[in-house]
Amino acid sequence: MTVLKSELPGLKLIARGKVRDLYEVDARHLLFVASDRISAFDVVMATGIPDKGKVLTQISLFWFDLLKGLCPNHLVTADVDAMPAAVRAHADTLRGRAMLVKRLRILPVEAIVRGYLSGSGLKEYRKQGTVCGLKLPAGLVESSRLPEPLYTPSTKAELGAHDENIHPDEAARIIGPHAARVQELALAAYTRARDHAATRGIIIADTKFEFGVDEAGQVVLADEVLTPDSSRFWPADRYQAGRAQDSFDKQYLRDWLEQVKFDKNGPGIALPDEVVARTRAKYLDAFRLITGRDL
Ligand code: PZK
Repeated sequence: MTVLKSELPGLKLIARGKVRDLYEVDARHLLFVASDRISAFDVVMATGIPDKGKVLTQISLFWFDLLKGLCPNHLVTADVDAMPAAVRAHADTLRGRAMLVKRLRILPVEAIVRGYLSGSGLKEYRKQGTVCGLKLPAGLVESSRLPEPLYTPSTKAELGAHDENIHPDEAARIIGPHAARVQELALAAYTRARDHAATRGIIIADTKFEFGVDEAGQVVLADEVLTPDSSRFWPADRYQAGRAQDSFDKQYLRDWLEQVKFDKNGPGIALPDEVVARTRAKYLDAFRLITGRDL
């Protein structure tokens, strides 16, 4: 069953993102649902990728477990049968793609970590030799590995707008007393995940974390983590500095969209079966490589 848009009567929808949906369960818990929607060039396509939401959820669960000694996270359970009755009522829709999570006070900064130079980081480096105002060595090129992982926070823009890179000092002003802990946890989590992925032939070029604060005042990792939607995954065997890298998951879709002259300012379009199947296969490959398991 492809889940393009979750509809869960009995639960209150509190946010719908481009590809994930968030519901209120009770005062202290939320239900995080990964749909099968896919976006490319910032546009959500009209056709979903079967099992994509399950794959992304299972990847997040893998990382939450790998990182749990390093960094507390918001996961309560992903076992639908252990969730409250109002959630269990939708077990068939939700199995494999939903996480019951602790409600946190989400901090209003994206905690991005970059190990390689790409995207908005590359743009700023070319103009000013910096990323988020942090000076980098001269001579770096597109996709260069950075001397060390860099904490490069950004503001959360309203839906439709683009996030803006900010200096860690500016992030600290926005975040307040928890800022140093956010930076420390983001760098530690990225570094551990990068090292794991490297043993599986995947480069995690960068990733975006969201953190929140719980009732006890602890900084907690939230959202989905280290998925192909929140990160740049590159196949290591074809890595070459000095050029753009193919995306592990979306390259086939992007190439097809370019080929049909997809209007990046228009609505999402329907995808042919072959594009759906090849893209689905890439998500499954990423899952198998990272986790060593089968979905
Ligand atoms: C929370 N988002 C982003 C996610 C969307 C939007 N544990 C939490 N506690 C409180 N709030 C959030 C979380 C988490 N995770 C996350 N917004 C609020 C988001 C999914 C779908 F539309």
